[in-house]
Order: sequence, then structure tokens, then C-alpha cells
Amino acid sequence: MHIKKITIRQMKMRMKSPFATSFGSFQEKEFLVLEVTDELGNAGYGESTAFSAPWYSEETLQTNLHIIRDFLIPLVLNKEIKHPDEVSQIFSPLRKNNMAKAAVEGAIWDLYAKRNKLSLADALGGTAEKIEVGISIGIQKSTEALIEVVRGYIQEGYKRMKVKIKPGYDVEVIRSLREAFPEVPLMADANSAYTLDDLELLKQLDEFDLMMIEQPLASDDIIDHAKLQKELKTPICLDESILSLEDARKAIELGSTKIINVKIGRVGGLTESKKIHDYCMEKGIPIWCGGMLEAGIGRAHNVALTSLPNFILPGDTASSSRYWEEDLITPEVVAIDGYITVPNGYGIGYEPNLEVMERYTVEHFTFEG
Ligand code: OSB
Ligand code: MG
Repeated sequence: MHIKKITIRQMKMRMKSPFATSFGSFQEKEFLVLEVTDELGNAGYGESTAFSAPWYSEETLQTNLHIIRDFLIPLVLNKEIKHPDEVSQIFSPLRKNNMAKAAVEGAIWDLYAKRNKLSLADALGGTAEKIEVGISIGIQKSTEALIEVVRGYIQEGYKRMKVKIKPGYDVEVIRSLREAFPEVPLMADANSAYTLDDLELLKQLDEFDLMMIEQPLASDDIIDHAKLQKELKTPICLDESILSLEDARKAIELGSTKIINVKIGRVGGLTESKKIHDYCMEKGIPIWCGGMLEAGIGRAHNVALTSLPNFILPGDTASSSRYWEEDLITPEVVAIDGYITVPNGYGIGYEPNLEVMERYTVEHFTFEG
């Protein structure tokens, strides 16, 4: 396929309520949507998962805009690409900037699937017809408020509850939740808020039968996580620390992680996600698909990826309505009783709603060969 035209849309959408983590709280979501067009007029879509500030990783909307415009687009525009697996190879001389790379690569995967009349899930080798999803719950004003929020999501049927923790909002909060819901599949995500100095505190979480604790220690660490895992019964799941298949291999070999949260943006795209998937499947490491508060295009990519067989644990991709009054795709993503049906239309299988998209677009940038 010949890449004829690429459009970047800078988007701004307000979430229904603020999302709070150990690194901060926000409600305005700014992100990029990419549209890549081939010589036949097919269009593929990708979403950058970088936030407006470098809270979660060093990438931001502005660094993504810079890297995509000045480095990535020139490498693919007017080029002939046979298969999207080539894209990560083409981008490999450029270090990191994984979310920027994933946004472009994701649009090319969607384009490839549409051109070949395949669903993105089929193009990736996915097999599941529906996927199990859980929900990620930000830090709440009080434990009572959190219990009520969790109760609501259990009633909606979500398959597991993930709650954010931070120092001062951890053991007692989890204890109260466990008392209120003795059976619910429960896990905690610390987003790197602790160090090994907190070992005694983290060990106390072992009594609550958590499915896992996500990224308790530094965002670039795998050494201390290995030390911590030796002291904990609760499995550690790495998120921020895993940027590639090589990172996954090293963390698994060291014993730093027993489960991996795969985020397409964080690892640099769908091809790398698939490699991590295949490696973990071979090693018996369960994985699940994380979320970055995506709008519809990004959610659609997560749904397609999650249809691969080693996505054993429920992911973080909930209904569009979890964050958005209206989403950018038709139909919206809907979880019913904790399941999302993997669409079988071509490409991502959801139609971008250009009228809605236009309303939330702050700026467009178009590149034509
Ligand atoms: O650590 O998984 C995370 C949101 C923003 C940044 C980091 C994370 C999260 C979530 C929410 O947990 C996942 C979602 O609902 O998209
Ligand atoms: Mg996380």
C-alpha cells in the first residue's frame, strides 16, 4: 500500500469526572488522532496515548506532535508498505518516543486491515469473539465514596476492580473494600508511588487476596521489583517499566513481574504488543491490556489486541460512557455484563464519527506527498 496522505488532529475532550492517581488528577484530555490514507482512498486511524504533561512517562502531546511531524511522517509518507510489521522496523533508528510511533503504526494497521477486508482483530491473529473487561478507579475523596463507586461498577458487571493507591491511601482503604466486598476480584495500582523503604507496608497488602499489585516501585525499575516480589505473596504486575519485548524478557527472567499490563502506546505499537504477547504466552505469563483514558479510536485498538489468546486477565478498556458524554466512534464501545464484543467490521470495526471528531478538534495538520 502506498501512503498518500497523513492528517494529525489535535483533540481536546472533557471527561465526565476527574481521574486521580498517585501522580495527579485531571479532567481535560488532550490527545492526537491520526488519519493515514492510501492511494485507493482507504483511511486508517490511530490515537496517541501521550498526556498533555509528562506525568505517566516522559512523552507529551507536544513531544508526540514534534516527533510525528518532523521524524515519523517523513519515514512513511509516499512510501510503499506491504505489511504494518514493517513500520516498527522503519522507525527503529529513532530511540523511544513509543507513543508517537504507536499512533502512526496503529493507523497503518487499521489501514492495512481495511484494505485487505479484515477486522483488525483478525489481522493481528486474534481469536476471541468477546473480551472480559474490568475497570480502573481513581483515588476518591473518602473510603465511603470509593465503596459506593465500586458497588456501582460491580452492579454493571465489570469483571475486576482496580483501585489506585498512594501513600496514606492504601492498606486501610483496601481493608475496607475487602470487608465490603469479600469475593470481588480486586487489585491495586500504585503508579510507582512506593520504594523498598515501604516493604513492611506493602507486605500488609498480602492479607487481602489481591489479584496483583501494579507498578508499586519506580517507573524505570526492574531490580527492586524483583527484590520486592521475593517478599510478597501478591503477584507484581509491571506497567510503566515495560517498554519493549526486551524489557519484558528481562523483567520475567529476573522475577520482577508475574503478570504484564500491555499498553500499545507504551510499548511502541501493535507489532511490539504482539511480540510481548507471544513471548509471555510461551513463558506462561498472563497478560492484560491496560488503558490510557483513550477515546474511541484508542479503545477500538485495545479491543482488537485483547482478542489475542494470552490476554487472559480482564483489561482496563471499559465502555466509552465510562469517560465520555459522546465518543468519536459509531457505535460506541459498550461493555455488557463485563464483556465487550469484538467487532467484525473491517479495520478497527467502529466508524470514526467525523462530525463529532470535528467538534473536539483544536487543530489539524495535513501532510500530502
Ligand atoms: O496506570 O494504568 C495506569 C490511567 C492513566 C494513566 C495510567 C493508568 C491509568 C489507568 C486508567 O489506570 C485506565 C483506563 O481506564 O483507561
Ligand atoms: Mg498502571
